[in-house]
Amino acid sequence: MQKIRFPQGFTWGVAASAYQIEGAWNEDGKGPCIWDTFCHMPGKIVNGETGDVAIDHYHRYKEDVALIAGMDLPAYRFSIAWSRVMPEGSGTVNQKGLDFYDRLVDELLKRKIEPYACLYHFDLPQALQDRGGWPERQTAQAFADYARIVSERLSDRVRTIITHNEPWVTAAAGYFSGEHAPGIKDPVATFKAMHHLLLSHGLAAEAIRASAKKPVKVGIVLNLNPIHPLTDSKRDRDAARRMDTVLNRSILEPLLLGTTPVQEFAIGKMLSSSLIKPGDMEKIRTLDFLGVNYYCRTVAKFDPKFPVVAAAQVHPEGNEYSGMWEIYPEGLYEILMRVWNDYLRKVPQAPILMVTENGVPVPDGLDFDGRVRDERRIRYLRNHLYQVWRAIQDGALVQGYFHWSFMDNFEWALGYGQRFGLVYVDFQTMKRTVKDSGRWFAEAVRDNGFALEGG
Ligand code: GCO
Repeated sequence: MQKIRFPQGFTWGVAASAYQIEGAWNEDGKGPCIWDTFCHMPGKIVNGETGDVAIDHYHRYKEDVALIAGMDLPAYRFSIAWSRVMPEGSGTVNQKGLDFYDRLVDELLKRKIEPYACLYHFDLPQALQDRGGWPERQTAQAFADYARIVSERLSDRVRTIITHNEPWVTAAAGYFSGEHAPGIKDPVATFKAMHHLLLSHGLAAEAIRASAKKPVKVGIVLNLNPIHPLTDSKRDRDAARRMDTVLNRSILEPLLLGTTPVQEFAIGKMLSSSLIKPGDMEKIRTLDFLGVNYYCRTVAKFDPKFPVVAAAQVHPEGNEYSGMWEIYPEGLYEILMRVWNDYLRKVPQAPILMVTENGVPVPDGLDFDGRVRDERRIRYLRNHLYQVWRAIQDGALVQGYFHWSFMDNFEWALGYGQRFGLVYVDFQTMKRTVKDSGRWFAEAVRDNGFALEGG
C-alpha cells in the first residue's frame, strides 16, 4: 500500500463563514446585512430558510473551537461579519461586535489553532447596499476603512488576513444571476461590482499593512474552475475559452499581473475606460497569500442565448455528480498547476498558495448507533488530497489545505439541505457529531498523509 506524505509544515485546516454559521443576526448591536434582507424575502431560499439562527456558532463558539482542537486541526479559516463590526457599514464601530472576534481569536490561540480571518464572505451591510453596493466605487473605500478597524484590533494575534472570499461569486451571483443577495440581474452592475471588489482588495491591503501591529500576510481567496469544452469543435473550444476569461482570467490577471482581459468583451471594453481610474491596477496587484477554492470543473458548449460569453454549462451523462456539482478530482491538480505555472512562477514574489476550500455536499444522517458513515466524503477527500499531493510533486508550492466545511451549515440559496460538514449538526437541537469523514481527516492530519488504497 503506497503512503503519501505532505511536506513538513504543510498547513491543515477547516473553513467556515460568518453568515453560514453564526446566527445571532440582530444581537449585540449587529446591523442587517444583505443576506438578512434577502433571506427574509419570500421565495429566495429553499424552504424559506434563513441564517437568523444558523448553527448558533455565535453562542457556541467555545464548543466549536473545542471540537476543532479535539480533531487536532492546526488552522481555522473563518470570516468576520462586517455589519457586526460596523452596523451601518461605515462610521460607527460596534465594540461588542469586535469583541466577539476578539474572544474567538483568543480561544483559537489558547488551543494552538492558527486563525485565518477573512473580512468579506458575501455579507455586505445592508446600509451600503442601500447606497448602491459594490457597483459604487465608494463601497471600496468603506471596505478599506472597515479593514483598518479589524486590523487595529486583531493584527497583534492574527497573522493572515484575507480580504475577500470569492469576489467573482459576490459579483456574478449577487449582481448577474441574482441567485445570491442582493438578487440583482444586471450585467453592467456586475462588471462595476467586479472592479470595485478588486479595488477594495487593494485599498484594504494598504490599510491593513499601514495599521498592523505585527507583520501580517494579506491575501485573497478565489474560486477557480477548469473549463473544458463539451466537444472538440471550434465553437465549443472558443466558448470554453471565453468562459475561462470571465471565470478565471478576469480575476487572476488583475491580482497577479496588473492587467485585465475584460476588454475582450464589448461590454468590458465599453465600461473599463470609465471604471478603471489611473492607479487602480497598481493598487489591485498586491498579494502575500492566494487561496484557491475548488469544487468542480465546468463543461461548456457554444450557446448564443447567453449574454457576454455565448457559452453554457452542461452536465454530460456518465460523469459523477453530487447534490450540487460534478465530482472531478483531477480538476484540482489542473487548476493548481495552472495557477503555479501561468502566474505564480512568473511573478517576482510569489504569494503563499493554499487550497482554502474543497468539499462535497452529502445527504448525511445519523445511523442507529449515532454515527454518520459518510463514505462518499471520505472518498472525495482521499481523491482530492491525492491531487494536491500530485501538484506538489510536480513543482507547485502548495502550502496548505482547508476543508469546506468544518460543520454542516447554511448553504446560501439552498438553505440547510446541502450538508458540507466534517461535523454533523442537528439543526433542531444544534447537537454536533463528528462524522466518519471528520475522523478520517483528523487521522490524515496527524499523519501528514494517508495510505492511497483501501476504501
Ligand atoms: C464560498 C462558498 C461557501 C459555500 C461552499 C459550498 O464561496 O466560499 O460559497 O460559502 O458554502 O462553496 O457551496
